[in-house]
Amino acid sequence: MARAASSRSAKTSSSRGAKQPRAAAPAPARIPNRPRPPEPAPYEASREELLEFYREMLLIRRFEEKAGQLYGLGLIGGFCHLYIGQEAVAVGLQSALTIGKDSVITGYRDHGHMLAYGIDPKLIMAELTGRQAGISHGKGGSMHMFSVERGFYGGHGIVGSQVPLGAGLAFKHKYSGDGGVCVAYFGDGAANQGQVYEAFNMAELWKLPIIFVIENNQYAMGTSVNRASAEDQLHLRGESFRIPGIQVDGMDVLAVRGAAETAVAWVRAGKGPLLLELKTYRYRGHSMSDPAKYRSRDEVQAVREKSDPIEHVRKKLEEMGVAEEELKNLDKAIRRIVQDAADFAEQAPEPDNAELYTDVLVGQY
Ligand SMILES: Cc1ncc(C[n+]2csc(CCOP(=O)(O)OP(=O)(O)O)c2C)c(N)n1
Ligand SMILES: [Mg+2]
Repeated sequence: MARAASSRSAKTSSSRGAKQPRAAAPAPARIPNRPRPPEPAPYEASREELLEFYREMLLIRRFEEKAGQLYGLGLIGGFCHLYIGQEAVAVGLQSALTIGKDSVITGYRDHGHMLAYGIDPKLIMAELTGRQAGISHGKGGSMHMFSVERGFYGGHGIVGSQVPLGAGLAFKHKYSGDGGVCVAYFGDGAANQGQVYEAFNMAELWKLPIIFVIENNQYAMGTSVNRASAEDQLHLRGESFRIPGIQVDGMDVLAVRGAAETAVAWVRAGKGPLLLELKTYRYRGHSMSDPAKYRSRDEVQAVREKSDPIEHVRKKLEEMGVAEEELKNLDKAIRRIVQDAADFAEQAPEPDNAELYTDVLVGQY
């Protein structure tokens, strides 16, 4: 210790007279950016596949319209956030997943993601109306729905909380070696939360099998993305964590499914997390109690007319030779399913008082 100190002082005294500038220390080598997946191509769907995408998107739309009506009638209490306009996102992405193997987690705008994962509309509607037969036994409501056997982990009311939870699900996939991937959805507003970036950092360090999906519907409650985000190109938000990002047209189910193919293959192969930004739009207010004074009717109407995801596919189906009659019958059948779900929910009993303390904790204490 003493010797080191004296040799340092000797060096200082000899260089003092010469006034030589100190040589700069060599810069540490930068960790190279990791490879990126190829640019996704639009998915080439067969007639049957495209019909199935259409059916699933229409089911979400009609279901949400009915949920809006039931809310207006006072049959749904609390908050209710509709997914109308965003249908192509959940359908395009989740159609590329394996139910039961992969996991999905999202925020409170969750009805569409559940329907896209094949969960019975009756169980979802019964949950919205607070009935015992609901998927969370009527005690979770619109924002808190789960299906553990299908790998659907909610349904979370705290903005952004699903992102670190999703990293946890991805960690479980990796740790157990079950080959699954996690899709964690969050909004443009949630993308400004600190916990999102802590999750990005750990997910990249541990190369977790997770696809972070930003559903950029342009608004966080009444605040537009440009007013709230210094960097509004949200697909770039993972770059400083070396997570590659891809921007996708979220109003085109074939573009979404194409991006999902690329993302799932990349992440499942153990290449680490990926970020997708889906550019989309919500037609309704933030929730059923939103007067939507922050945007004009014309703005909403223009998107409906030019970019509606369901209309887009309907036109493609017609080009493929699907008869208008077949599409009408499909719509009829879907309206029937949704009406049955609403009738089921209205007639189902509310949870018994004895259920007040069940399903709160995993075990009995
Ligand atoms: C931690 C937290 N902060 C604030 C809120 C209130 N809040 C509910 S939704 C929301 C906006 C989120 O917008 P975005 O992430 O874009 O999702 P979108 O509603 O558009 O799907 C806010 C601020 C909340 N629920 N949790
Ligand atoms: Mg938003």
